[in-house]
Amino acid sequence: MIQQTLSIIKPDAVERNLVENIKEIFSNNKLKILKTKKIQVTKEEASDFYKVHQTKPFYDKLCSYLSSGPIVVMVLEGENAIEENRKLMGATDPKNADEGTIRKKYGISIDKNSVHGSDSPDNAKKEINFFFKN
Ligand code: IDP
Ligand code: MG
Repeated sequence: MIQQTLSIIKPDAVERNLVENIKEIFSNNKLKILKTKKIQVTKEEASDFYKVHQTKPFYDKLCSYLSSGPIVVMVLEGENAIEENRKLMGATDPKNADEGTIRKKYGISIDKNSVHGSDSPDNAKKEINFFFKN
């Protein structure tokens, strides 16, 4: 099934000039970049985006981090795009990520793990709409 998913290149990766490297990984793996923009979100916007995590102990830090510098948000499209993107990203903690994944290659820590990707069709729809309202 052709799906769309939201991908974010987080501040740590933008800061290290990894945007083109990461985009190339998507393109080389049949995920088409339909939309892309570089923005910086406020802490309030980050808190809204990550509100599913509001009860977690790391929530405040996570929201401060996402709003700490420029990010690149993208809509990716392809066959099983949601799952394919999650596979390319690798495990949340780069220490546990498989060889060849984005987080293994570029992630610094569980906080600075370089990328975000939607985890379900429902969340993909919500997250795309969050950043790309028409
Ligand atoms: P995901 O990004 O792989 O989907 P989630 O569980 O949705 O992982 O968590 C969202 C983000 O919150 C992660 O990418 C990571 O940066 C951060 N995070 C998740 N778990 C922890 C933790 O135990 N400590 C610190 N940060 C965490
Ligand atoms: Mg998640």
